Amino acid sequence: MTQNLNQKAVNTIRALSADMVQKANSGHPGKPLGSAPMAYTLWSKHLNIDPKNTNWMNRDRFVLSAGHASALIYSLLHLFGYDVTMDDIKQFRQWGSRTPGHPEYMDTDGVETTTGPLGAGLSNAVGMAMAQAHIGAKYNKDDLALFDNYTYVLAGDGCMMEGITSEASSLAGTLGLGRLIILYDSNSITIEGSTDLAFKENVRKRYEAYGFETFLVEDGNDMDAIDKAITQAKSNLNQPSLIEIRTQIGAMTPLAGSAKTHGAPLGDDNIKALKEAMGYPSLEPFYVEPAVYEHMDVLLEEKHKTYLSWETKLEAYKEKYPEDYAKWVEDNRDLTVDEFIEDKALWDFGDKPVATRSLSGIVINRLNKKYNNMFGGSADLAGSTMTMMDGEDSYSEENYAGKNLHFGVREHAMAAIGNGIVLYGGLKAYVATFFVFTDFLKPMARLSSIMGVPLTYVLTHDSIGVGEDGPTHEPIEQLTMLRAQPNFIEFRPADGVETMAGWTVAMTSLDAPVGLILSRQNLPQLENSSPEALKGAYIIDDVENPDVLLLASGSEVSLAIDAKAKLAEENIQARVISMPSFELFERQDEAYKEKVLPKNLRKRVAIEAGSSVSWGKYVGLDGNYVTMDRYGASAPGDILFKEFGFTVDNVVSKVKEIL
Ligand SMILES: Cc1ncc(C[n+]2csc(CCOP(=O)(O)OP(=O)(O)O)c2C)c(N)n1
Ligand SMILES: [Mg+2]
Repeated sequence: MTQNLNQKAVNTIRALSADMVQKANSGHPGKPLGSAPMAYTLWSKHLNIDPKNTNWMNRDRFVLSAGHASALIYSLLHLFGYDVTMDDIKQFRQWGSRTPGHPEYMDTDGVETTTGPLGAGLSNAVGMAMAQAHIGAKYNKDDLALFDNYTYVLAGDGCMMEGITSEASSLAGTLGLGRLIILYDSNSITIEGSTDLAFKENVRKRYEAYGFETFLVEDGNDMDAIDKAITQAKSNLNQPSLIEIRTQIGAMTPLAGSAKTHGAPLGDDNIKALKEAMGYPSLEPFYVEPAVYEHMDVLLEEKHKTYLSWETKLEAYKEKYPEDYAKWVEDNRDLTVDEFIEDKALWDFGDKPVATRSLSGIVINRLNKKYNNMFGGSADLAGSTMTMMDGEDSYSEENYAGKNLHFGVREHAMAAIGNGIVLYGGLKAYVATFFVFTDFLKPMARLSSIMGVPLTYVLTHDSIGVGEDGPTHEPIEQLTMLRAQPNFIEFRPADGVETMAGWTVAMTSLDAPVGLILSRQNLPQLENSSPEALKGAYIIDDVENPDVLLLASGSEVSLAIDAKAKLAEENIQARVISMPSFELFERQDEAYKEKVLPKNLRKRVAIEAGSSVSWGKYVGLDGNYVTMDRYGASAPGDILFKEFGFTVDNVVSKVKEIL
């Protein structure tokens, strides 16, 4: 049987994927087998990438939203010359390998984002496409378009079922993101069997309703038809595209079409049958025909040329538009803490009581004057979260240069899109909503932390201070939740200076997301607040020989300071510690921790309008709490603070209980 090299390459992807799962005795072979032809067609004929320059800003992005099909992307990366060796392929899913169970950003050369939680990748891709459109609008010139890459997604039935996908796609359609192209591997199978069990909707009609152009390829093995559909999708720059491609899960094996191939090794007999059906030249596991590697070399040479021609464009751009070029370089610079500390004007907030959400709004506008690449917005709460950049346009289909983002009421997709924007590069991105709705975006914040994506979350209305809206809108356990999340920098400032400290962390973070947790109600400007807040906790009001430590964050710091004064009247000496961020405090050295929280000082009271759960490790067995361990209520905020014990008298009596 003579086969053309493209078919041989597809067969190789299928064989490698099946072998990987078999050797690991773990993984998902079904989807790689079904989607190999579409993936290979995309990568070989369309994807502008250069494995020699994997960080090339204008590379096309490929996102495997169906992350369980990781064997597929590792096979592709290996064949397409990335730093994924045959040894890596053989170490699939093993301890310390570069080929983990699901594609993980930073673990594997060429993996653009961590996927696995279905729908996350597709939503990241919407963010990447938004970022490309924005940067393109800002920097492209009629004669020199530096940023015009496409963003491609490979998604499955599971992605299509998840709600986040609807949120993100609806926004993508609204924004007319023409350079976003989704390949939908439609095999009508998920883990439990036929999609008919739970999913009979017409996905293409749904996407048409979102504003996508849609295509159907009836035969997932028909690479010409797939190629044609991608070509057409690329030519429509006014609408994003969804290409539904019908495939068979576990294609070319005796189990083709069966959910059994979804998430279990095929077994030696079925792999033998697969290789025979494909006319594969060897039954040896991990065999790759030399002609396939040679064919890939030719393809990669072409792709490298595309990169080189971009580099030539960049050189021309530098010459012709030096100011824009300098701006772009500045956009991509890592900012330093010092440059924030040294700019005194950033830290001046006067002495009137102001809500930290409003202070954050002031900071955002100061930062936007200073830095060219702020890009953010909220899930329909800009006025409440104070996240608008004054004088800047809204980002829209008509104006991608706009910096104020409108996510609509879509918190879950907002966070995933924010991750995608940061992953694209060159932008300081923030997303915003009420703190209580952190619950609606948590899975994507978790991925920010896993990936180390420095996305800023502006989370306002942070306690019972919300007041009249009542318990549905009053966060209680959300701080505990975020503190439990490794590599998430939660930061709950007490006043203007601490709010600026929080933003300093956010603007300089390179490998962790930052959540700014901000009050709805006014808070006093504290006399001794300082950039020491950058350390996560610091002594804000001290005494010579403290009898007790008062630990507080955000709106409760001033209460702790007032209680300290009252205690002094009764000859009880209290040290007040402002603790905006557990995560940052834990990163300090032991000497600093000991200075702030001496181990032998065991009389400690935590004061925070949130759950007590996360405070145990600092409060210990000899301490006490003034916290919120029930849901709130609907009433004016000041009444709620009083009713729930956030008063000087109650703090004093809680101190006396333990002395
Ligand atoms: C948010 C989320 N929920 C559940 C899962 C577990 N899971 C992994 S794959 C899968 C089914 C996916 O079906 P489909 O996308 O059609 O993939 P195929 O079976 O075709 O390979 C599920 C439920 C997950 N990875 N993410
Ligand atoms: Mg499926």
